[in-house]
Amino acid sequence: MKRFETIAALIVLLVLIGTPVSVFAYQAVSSSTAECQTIIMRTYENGNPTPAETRVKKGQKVCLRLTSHDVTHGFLISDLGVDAGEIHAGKWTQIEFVPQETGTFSYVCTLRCSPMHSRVRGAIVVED
Ligand SMILES: [Cu+2]
Repeated sequence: MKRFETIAALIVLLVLIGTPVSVFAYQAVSSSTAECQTIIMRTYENGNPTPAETRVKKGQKVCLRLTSHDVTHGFLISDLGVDAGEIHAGKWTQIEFVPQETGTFSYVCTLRCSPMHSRVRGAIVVED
């Protein structure tokens, strides 16, 4: 009987601790995702990243998810101080930043990725 009581006490303890921890963890994850302006950008060897231009809101966190379909590219938004480093083919890189000013900010590939390297560019438009 003592063993049953111990197991029952452990289950009650797990529920008492696990429930609030789960609720707080869920709220933290869902609120950080909800506040994020998620942009998925894909890069191809022939240039023309998709989308080539994207719009975001000033002062709101941007979650930029980047991938490449061919070779390794670089990704730099110089005027926003955003450098994603190398974007490897078939893998995802996520960077986060909060644009603090409005305007059109060009991004470029920073690696000599292919003969079409100079076409791998686009713009982030930050609006009020
Ligand atoms: Cu390139």
